[in-house]
Formats: sequence, structure tokens, C-alpha cells
Amino acid sequence: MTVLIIVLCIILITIVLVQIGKVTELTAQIKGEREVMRDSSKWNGYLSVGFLVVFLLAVFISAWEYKNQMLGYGPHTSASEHGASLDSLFDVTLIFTGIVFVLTHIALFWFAYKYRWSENRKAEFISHDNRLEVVWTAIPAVVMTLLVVRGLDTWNTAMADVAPGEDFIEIEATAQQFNWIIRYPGPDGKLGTRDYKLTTSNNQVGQDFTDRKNWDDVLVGQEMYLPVGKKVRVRIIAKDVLHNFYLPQFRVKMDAVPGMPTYFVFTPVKTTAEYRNELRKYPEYNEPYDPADPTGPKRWEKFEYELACAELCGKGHYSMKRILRVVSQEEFDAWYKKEPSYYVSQIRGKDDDPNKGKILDIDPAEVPAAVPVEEPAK
Ligand SMILES: [Cu+2]
Repeated sequence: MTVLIIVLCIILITIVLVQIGKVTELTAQIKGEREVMRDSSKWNGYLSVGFLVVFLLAVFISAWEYKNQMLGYGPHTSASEHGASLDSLFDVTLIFTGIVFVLTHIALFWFAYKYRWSENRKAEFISHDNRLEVVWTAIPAVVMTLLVVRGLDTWNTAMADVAPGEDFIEIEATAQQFNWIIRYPGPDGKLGTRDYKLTTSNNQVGQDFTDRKNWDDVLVGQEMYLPVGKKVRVRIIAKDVLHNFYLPQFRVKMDAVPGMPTYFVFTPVKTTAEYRNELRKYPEYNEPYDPADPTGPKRWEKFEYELACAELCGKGHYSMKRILRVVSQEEFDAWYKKEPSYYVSQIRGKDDDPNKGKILDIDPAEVPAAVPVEEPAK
């Protein structure tokens, strides 16, 4: 049925177009070819200018309307240290490209109107103009050089690894279809070694449990926490296909590549509560979070930093999200202390524990929820 309607529509549209063509031809015969040309050029010129005005207005009005929803503007200034320099780089690029965008569009449509067909005008042939060519080569060259040099400088700062002796916390994000496995190093501050060959359904990142650095490592649930003002180094790993570790509010984005570990270092500077307070100042975030419940919480109250996968990695791609809470050091410590060691809570003493039967000197104060040390096997 749908196919029939579509075919009928196509036939009807073709008939209408043919009829319009015939009518135009007939008018041309009555009024004379030249007059029709003059009329249609004039109208095309007016429509060009009309389009220019509507188009530029739509661009500026929509940018103004949505400015508080876009990263980098309104409440969405960067929540990380390096993010501010990225934002300003985007702003500078936008200023230059914005000027060129407006000027070239005005020229495009205005010239279409100004130089519309006229029987009194003859086209002029200009082979070339040295002065003009120097100008339109030199100006873009200088601007591009400035942008690229500044971009490289910002890139080097944003992508820098931690310096030796620096204080930071290292976590690990392993991507797989379709979730993130986030590992924290535990009280020793060191992530245990891993080997993909050790991967099982119970040991999803292939932790080597004979390495004592693994004994206190924590695999966190849906919510992950980070302390404000502390440098974080994220090791990024993929188990199957390409994924991407994306924290939009922190301007953190890095591919997770199978077989090639990557990393990103950043320092959160705004807690979740501070970000909410920023949002609170804007009317669009004072609207109800759920339109069906007008008296319910406002949009700013429900705001959370989100870890997303920014690489279309399969049909469950959308479900690769996690909530990130940035809190004070004290709140972070309180949360971290409660997170159980994965080894102690899930592996220790079970069949897949390589240390089964051995006495381990796991200090119960160091490892929360520690199970009693077992007696050696007879
Ligand atoms: Cu993904």
C-alpha cells in the first residue's frame, strides 16, 4: 500500500513539473524570452538575499537560544584544569571562522543578486590579480599558523603525562561491549598487574592475583567518585572493539583501543555540587527534570557528571554510561574506605583463587571486608 502511494505521488509530482514547464514555455512565447529571463533573474536575486537574511538570523538566534546548553558557554565552562585552555582555543577558532563564515555568505548571496542577468551588462574577463592573490593567501596563512601553533601548545599541555614524583591517583577503565569496568588501586595506591590470558567471567580484566598489588584493588559499581583538585591518570583499555572514554564536562576524550593501552591525565576542579550550583543560576535548568512531574526535582538538582562511550561500538553502545561524582577529599576517602577489595570479597578462598590454601599477610586494616586468613592446606 505504502509503495503504491509513493509511486502515485512520484507520478503526480512528475505531471505537475511537466505542466509547470509547459506553462513557462507558453508565457515565454507570449511575453518574449528576454522579459521572462529578466523577471526570473530578478526574482532569483531577491530570493537569494531573502535566504541570506533568514539563514543568518536563524544561525545567530539559535546560537543565542541554545548558548547555555553548549559545552564551553553559560554554566558549562570546563570542570577540569586543562579544559579551560581547550575552551579558549575553541573560542578563538570560532571567532576567526565565524567572521569568515558571515563574510563569505554575505558575498555569496549578495553577488548572486547584484550580478544577476541584465542585457546591459557584459561579463568582464580578468585572468589574474597579483595583489588580490597575495592578500587571500597571506591572511589565511598567518591566521592558520597562529591557530595551529596555539593548538599544538594546548595539545601538548592537555596530553602531558604525569611528571615523576607528582602526586596523583591512577585508575583503570576497561571498555567492553557494553560496559565499563572501573578499577581503583586500593589503599596501596598501585594497580595490580593484569594479563588478558587470565580473563574469566569472574576475573573480567584479567587481574593476576599472585601479584599482591591486586589484593586491595577495587572494582567500583555504577557510581565512581573522584576527589576535587587531585590529578587523576586514567589507564584506558578495550577488550573487544574500539570504544572511547568520554567525560564531556572535563573535556576528556580518549580512544580505548584493543591491544593498545592509552591514558588521559586530568584534574577535576569543580565538584558535582558546585556544577549544580552553576546550573541553578540559569532558567533552563530550573525547569522540572521530568515534565510529567512539574513539582518534582529541577533539572539542576538531577545533574550528574557522566562517563560515556563516544565510539559507536555496537547495538548496546548507548548503555555504556557511568555516573561520576566529584567530591571533597574527605567525602572521597569515606566512600573509598567502604568499597570492598574485589579479590578479598569475590575471589579469596574460591576455586579460582591462585593463592588458595596459602596464608597471605593481608592486613585487615588495609583491606576492607577482609576474610580471615586461611590455614595452609595439609
Ligand atoms: Cu563503547
